[in-house]
Amino acid sequence: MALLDGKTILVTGVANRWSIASGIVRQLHAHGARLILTYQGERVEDAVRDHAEEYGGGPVFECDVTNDGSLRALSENVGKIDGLVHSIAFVKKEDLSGKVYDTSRDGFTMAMDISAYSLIALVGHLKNNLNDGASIMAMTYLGSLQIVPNYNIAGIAKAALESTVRYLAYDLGERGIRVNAISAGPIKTASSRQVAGFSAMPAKVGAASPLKRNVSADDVGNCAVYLASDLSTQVTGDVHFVDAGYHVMGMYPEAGPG
Ligand code: 0WD
Repeated sequence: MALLDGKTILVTGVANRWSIASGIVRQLHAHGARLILTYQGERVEDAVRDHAEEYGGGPVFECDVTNDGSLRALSENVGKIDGLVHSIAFVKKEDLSGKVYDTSRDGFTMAMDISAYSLIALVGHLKNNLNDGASIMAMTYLGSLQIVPNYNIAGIAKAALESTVRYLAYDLGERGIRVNAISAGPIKTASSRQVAGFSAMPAKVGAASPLKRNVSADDVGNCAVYLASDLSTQVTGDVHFVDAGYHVMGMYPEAGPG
């Protein structure tokens, strides 16, 4: 019997096959989950439908987290779920370089809305769809805790997201529903490439991390399998790092970040 047999998991945030959510879909499917996928808009609908087709043929729904009507329609149509993967973020490109103090009110609000409030909105709308004992997970990044130049308000939004994970873990704990975050190392995707200087980051992690390698979307997917499974029923409110151990380094050898 596969680890995720009998579990239905809703995965947001597939934009294309390089998305972290794509690696998560691959691994959840490989371990027996039934998948429901969502797409943000027409721009990514075909890619998401292709994923659904390739990984089990499950249903696909539109879901724009900035639109309460879209979230309401999702909750009315999706049925019961045992897991929810939040793999969504957006920050204006102009806010992913330069000085944090130059961030506009509008840019900050948009980043916080789509990258952090979206988890609250999703869970609020889907709370009656989630079975007791379900598992919720959100994707975060080290820039929430430490300074990663140019990550800027994306990091501030991730700090809010991680705090949201803890508060939701408390809210939902009485139903045995777990809420965790996965903090992934840098992976080249459409979103991450918007961060100024991103292209040098994976190699720095590869050089400076204890495991001396980069992380892939499928590595994140493997962690998602554990969090979605009954192996992690006593794990909640946590941030789990999938970054080849990079975050534990306090000083780097000569080849390290510079
Ligand atoms: O290095 C990286 N790539 C890391 C990413 C390291 C650590 C964490 N993460 C996080 C991101 O911050 C994000 O939360 O992982 C999550 C997924 O990001 P990704 O896989 O790197 O990027 P991408 O493939 O672009 O997926 C993000 C998706 C959007 O993609 P596009 O490219 O279309 O903007 O977030 C979704 C959308 O599919 N998204 C939305 N979904 C629903 N409603 C919305 C929205 N309003 N806005 C963006």
